Amino acid sequence: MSRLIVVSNRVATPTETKGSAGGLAVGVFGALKETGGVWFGWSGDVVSETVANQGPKLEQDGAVTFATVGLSKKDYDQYYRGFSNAELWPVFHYRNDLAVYDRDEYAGYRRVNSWLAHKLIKLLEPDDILWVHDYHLIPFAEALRAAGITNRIGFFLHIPFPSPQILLNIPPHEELVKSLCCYDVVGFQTESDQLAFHDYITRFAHGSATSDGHVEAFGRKLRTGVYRIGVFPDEIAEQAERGEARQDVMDLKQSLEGRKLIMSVDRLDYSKGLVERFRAFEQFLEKSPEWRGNVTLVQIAPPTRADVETYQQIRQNLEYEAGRINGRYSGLDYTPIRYLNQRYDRWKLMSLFRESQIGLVTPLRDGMNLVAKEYIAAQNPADPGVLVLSQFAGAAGEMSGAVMVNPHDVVGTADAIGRALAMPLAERKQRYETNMTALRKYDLGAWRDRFLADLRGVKKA
Ligand code: ADQ
Repeated sequence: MSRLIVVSNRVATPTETKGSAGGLAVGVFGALKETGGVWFGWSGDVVSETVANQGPKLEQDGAVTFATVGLSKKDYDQYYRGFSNAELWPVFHYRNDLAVYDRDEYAGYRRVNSWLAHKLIKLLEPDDILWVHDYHLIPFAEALRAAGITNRIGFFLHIPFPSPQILLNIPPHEELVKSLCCYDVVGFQTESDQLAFHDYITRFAHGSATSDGHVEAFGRKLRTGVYRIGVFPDEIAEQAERGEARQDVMDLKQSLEGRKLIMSVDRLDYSKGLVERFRAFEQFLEKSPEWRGNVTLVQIAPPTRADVETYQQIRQNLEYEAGRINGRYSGLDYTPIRYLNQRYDRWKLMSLFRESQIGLVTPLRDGMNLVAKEYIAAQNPADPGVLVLSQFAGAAGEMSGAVMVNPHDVVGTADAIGRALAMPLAERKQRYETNMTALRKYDLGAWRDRFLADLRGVKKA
């Protein structure tokens, strides 16, 4: 079978793929191990231009080569911090109000994609298949094609694809969609994302798109598909169960003194609906005096992209909201919101999920949201907690056993918290089973294997 080349903005280290990283890294590494291949991308380091031009650095782990490059300060600013995270990320999450478009940053984004593509070319063999991940790398295949590469190249978008009216806000929208059409397979998280792409193709790119994913536009033919990313549920259940007896988890349990626990875990990002969530919890305490002192929300949110201005603002807002709500409802021995800005080991998060009565996952917009799936997988089947989930997470399409909320409706979310806390065991079990059936059907292995089977099925250009 032909070798697999995975290209992503960040590359997991060989040690991370052994389990400390998220399931995604483990899943992708599993596919690489099967055929042998290369995982190529940015090392995460900002280095001098001279050092950047020396790469890629190669590390071997069995049949898998980890190939990483550093980015110069200018490339980091324009490609990563700038166009990727201050323009594409907000607009793709329907937050045009937070987007900042800068022509130089866009030029840098394309330049870095082309530079990365040329670094990879030296490692490519004629029969390799390439799997490129996410919004940082939309023009990657176009750069390879321009250099005469005819290998099969697939792309998976981890975040939502916005409807055309939203996408039009990005000045070079047409160039971006044209770049996507240089791939052989373009994968989306949900049907809505795929439809939004097809909609753009037919209405704004003079192209055609069939319901089974055959697209023709800009003189290219490609396939699109829906590949719902998942988790490995059994592995998570095992981690959660094993962690239950460990000291840190016991300590937390003891400190709750019998109070109910609501768990939320997100990267600190405005798309995750954290401010609205805090306000919904405040609303719940306001409406339900009997619960004051009896339920704690633990919000774990490690900062990300801290050098993008909108991320500094969301952090300040959240600290203010947590302080205000805690000021209002704390007692001498009670803090309603425990807000922690750290990363935790996976087993610890999974065990905390298992200890809790509610998983509160309320993004304003999310490609999929793996935390929602991890929460379900971590539950004790004999006494499962309830997932309260935003209708705007991609995961809402499968997790029909969740209590669904519109995160903009603070009162509705507060009501859902009350309902989940009071839910009888039989209903909790039934909802858990419904969610677990979907988790098993769309697990991480199925996501990976279906995408790669479709890519391998494409005839070489
Ligand atoms: P993210 O926006 O990062 O991913 P998500 O899908 O929830 O969102 O994945 C986050 C991962 O990080 C989870 O595995 C979670 O357990 C872990 N994590 C979060 N906080 C942590 C902490 N404090 N300590 C340790 N681990 C933590 C993007 C898209 C999503 C899409 C995924 C995968 O935005 O919509 O689901 O990619 O495609």
